[in-house]
Amino acid sequence: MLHQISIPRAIHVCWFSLCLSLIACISGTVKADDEFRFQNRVLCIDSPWAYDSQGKKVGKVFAHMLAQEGHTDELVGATSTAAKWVEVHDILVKSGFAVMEAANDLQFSHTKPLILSPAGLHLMLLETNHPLAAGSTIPATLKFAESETVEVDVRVIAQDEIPPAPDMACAPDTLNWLKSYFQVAYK
Ligand SMILES: [Cu+2]
Repeated sequence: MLHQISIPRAIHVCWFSLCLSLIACISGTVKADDEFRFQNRVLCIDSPWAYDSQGKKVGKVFAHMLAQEGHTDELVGATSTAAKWVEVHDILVKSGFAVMEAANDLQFSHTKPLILSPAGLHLMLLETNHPLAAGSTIPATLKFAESETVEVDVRVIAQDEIPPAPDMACAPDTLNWLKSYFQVAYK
């Protein structure tokens, strides 16, 4: 009796899933947003993350940003309820020393990602309300020239953990996207 009910239902569910997959293929939609990826009509923000701040009252947030096809955008600022204020910094080498400076010109397009990574650009969280602890998430609000303001969850990882790889759902060129990621993330 149970089988007579469950088998047709199973077929029904399979058929429905198949239809959804076909619609997704035909319309070119990407997979649904997960917790750590955001996209709208202008841009795609992939895998924001930060290292455990080890008790310090500062933190750095990293992420990958791409514009959707036919768009360009620019990161113009950020805030977080986890910190008193947030600056966008770059790491430059001056007289043999690596120094952090406020960064400008944070434009990105569909083929030119904006990559925030430990080797360079980052969101600098200053005077955090609490140390960033591995396994937790913190909120960040990103402001753009074109797109509306975007709120993302930033996942905090341990210092010896491998940074999350971008899921590349918005990347037009997977190989170059991966190449640029590994070049900067593991310097
Ligand atoms: Cu900094």
